[in-house]
Amino acid sequence: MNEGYKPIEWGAAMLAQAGQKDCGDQYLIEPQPNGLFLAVIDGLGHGPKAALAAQTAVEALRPYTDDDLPSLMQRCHQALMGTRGAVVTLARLDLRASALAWLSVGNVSAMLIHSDRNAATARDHLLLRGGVVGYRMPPLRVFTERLYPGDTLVIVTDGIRSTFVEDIPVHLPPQVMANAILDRYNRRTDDATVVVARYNG
Ligand SMILES: [Mn+2]
Repeated sequence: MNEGYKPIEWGAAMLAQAGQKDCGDQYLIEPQPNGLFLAVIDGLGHGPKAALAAQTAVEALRPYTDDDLPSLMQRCHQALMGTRGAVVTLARLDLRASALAWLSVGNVSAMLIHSDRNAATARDHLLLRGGVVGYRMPPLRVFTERLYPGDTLVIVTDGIRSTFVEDIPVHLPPQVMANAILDRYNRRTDDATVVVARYNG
């Protein structure tokens, strides 16, 4: 860990399906001057073809992570034509605006957990839109959420059992939290990825 105050901290953990060498999930996390860009990609199916689709998406995004999220999703769509396709969630934490922007095509789940643990409804879930990047894109609508210091963004692929939401260890540092969720809730029947980012303000 670096020393000193960091406005955003993050961590990620990933595990290929049992018996597979190639992981069909990929993520990209890029620090930016005024925030952090995150992408989590689940190539359809698993094995080498899923891995190729997910890796293709990462390479399509990497040079352009400053662009707006719909443009980036369209870049993925163009790049993934002729591949298996993938489901993708994109997010950006914007330090100047104290805001989260997020956008999904398909079922990579994302939630924002507010730091006030006394509030029962202190979670926002990204509305997932059906579709497959590379094949069939839904209308792209970016949602935004206000960020408060201590808020934690969690993005998971469907290789993580959905029951993880019942016991999210928000008190842990992001990397430890990502490892803990992966260890406890991965299905082993699919590739599994957990990405965590915490906004410290
Ligand atoms: Mn999957």
